[in-house]
Amino acid sequence: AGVSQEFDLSQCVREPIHLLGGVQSYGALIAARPHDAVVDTVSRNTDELLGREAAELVGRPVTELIGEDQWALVLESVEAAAGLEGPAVVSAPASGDSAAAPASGVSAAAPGGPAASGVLALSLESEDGRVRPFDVTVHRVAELLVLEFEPRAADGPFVFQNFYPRVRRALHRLQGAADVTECCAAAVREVQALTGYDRVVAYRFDGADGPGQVIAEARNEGREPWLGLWFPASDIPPQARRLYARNWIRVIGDVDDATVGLLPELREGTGEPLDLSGSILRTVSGYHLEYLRNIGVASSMSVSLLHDGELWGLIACHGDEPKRLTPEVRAACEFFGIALSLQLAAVAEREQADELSGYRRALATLLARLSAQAPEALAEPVPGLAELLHADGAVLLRGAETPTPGDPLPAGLRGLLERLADTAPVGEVWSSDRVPELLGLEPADAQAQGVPPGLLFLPFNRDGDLLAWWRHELPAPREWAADPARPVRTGPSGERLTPRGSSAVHRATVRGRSAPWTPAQRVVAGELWREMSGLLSGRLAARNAELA
Ligand code: BLA
Repeated sequence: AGVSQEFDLSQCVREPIHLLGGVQSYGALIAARPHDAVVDTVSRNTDELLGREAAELVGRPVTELIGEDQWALVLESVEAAAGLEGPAVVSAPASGDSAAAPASGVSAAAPGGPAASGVLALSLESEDGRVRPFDVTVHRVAELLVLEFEPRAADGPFVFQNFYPRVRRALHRLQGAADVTECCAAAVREVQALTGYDRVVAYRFDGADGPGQVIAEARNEGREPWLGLWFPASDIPPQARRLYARNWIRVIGDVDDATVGLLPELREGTGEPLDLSGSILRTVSGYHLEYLRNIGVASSMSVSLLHDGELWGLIACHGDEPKRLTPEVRAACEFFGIALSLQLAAVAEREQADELSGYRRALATLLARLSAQAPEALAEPVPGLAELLHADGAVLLRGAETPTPGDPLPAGLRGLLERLADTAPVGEVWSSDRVPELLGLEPADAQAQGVPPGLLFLPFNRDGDLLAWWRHELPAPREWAADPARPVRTGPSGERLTPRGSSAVHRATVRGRSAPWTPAQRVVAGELWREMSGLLSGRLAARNAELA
């Protein structure tokens, strides 16, 4: 029997997933120059889908295929979308509507997509005179306009009025949610209802390139529960996360789809394949397709969740069968991602405001006590300082003075603080809940050396006067969907085995971290610092006057 081996994960990180030079076969792609309509690059399935050989299209004006009038619509839609921050959605006209009314785009909180895009309803006439309708998604990349053609489904034109009430109801449910978990729970239910995927989860990252946890789930019967499970960081490599911070949505229609290549494979100017960062048909990394096949999934879709422009998590959907979404349903999902992102930000803000007002009351009490103290007393332990931030210890360190015997500063922190205080900006909060990791220390060694994992400090000056708080380790038990230390294994025949889920659950405890410092705690530390700076300089002046 073959023995499983380690798989070199750096391969994943290096894969340029926006330059794979292919599209999913259900659609066709044409990239043309906006000024003269000349086609630069096409997908090799235009013959099948659009009735024209790929080689016949390249170097010729795209108007030969779609006509001058429809090309004018394309240019117009791009102009209408220009200047908008993120991908704009231009509604396809219902049949009979002659004017494609460009709907307003979304700018707030939208990831700055590679270029604004829109969807148009165009039609192509084949040689036998048959007219075939397409949904055409348009976006700009570098100096090109990229047109992505999807045959319009047989269910007829989209009617906004039929669709809107559902989205509105769904939004309403989001707004009623009290906290992040409830909000996500409502969102996954609504996305499942909207799309019909067999499993829909909300997945939240722990750190920008970290692992993540399923915090809400809607699934069909027969699928094992994933709620609460953690997934290894390498399941979604950094370059994919960067792409997802720029685009709201990605659809993988069929994990067994044979990718359709581009013509030319490499572009003349760049020597690279066409950049498909903003493409909806973009072909998918073979690693990820294998991942999906390994968890028994035939299709997937995910929507980005952003907070302050950073990827916070994803709504991830899986289908048992191949599945692609119409541009309208995609737009609705995108809209949902935006709405949920805004709602999550609002909930976080509200929670932070509540937390902050509690801390401010405690701060006022502490300050009242301080200003009543004798001038010399500022070097003494400040009562209530640690409690203010729910820390295990705190100190007002006077750099010039030798530590008093009662100084509670953990031994391992002094050197670190001295080093950090040399470079950390005066008056700015520095904090970490994983100091051992920063120092390259194993959690056990850190403990032996007296380095607590939680540290928050602010320097008053460059003389080593500073305020510092620290926290002990808080071991965090986690249930993993796969062993995070061995997320991938190579099987006996070279295949990569990446089982995930309840059957592969791996229990482990995260060590070397403290409870995280919250934004409100950082804010209140800064406020205390400002007050204390005033007190300190006043007292120094008083002492100097005494000495004189
Ligand atoms: C992409 N990996 C993804 C995506 C998800 C996950 C959601 C986005 C694409 C999609 O919607 O399918 C992972 N899916 C998950 C997780 C859950 C889920 C964690 O439902 C949990 C609930 N992946 C690997 C390894 C590699 C890898 C070892 O496990 C590399 C060798 C790569 N994952 C990988 C790549 C992408 C990806 C390259 C980008 C795919 C693309 O957009 O082209």
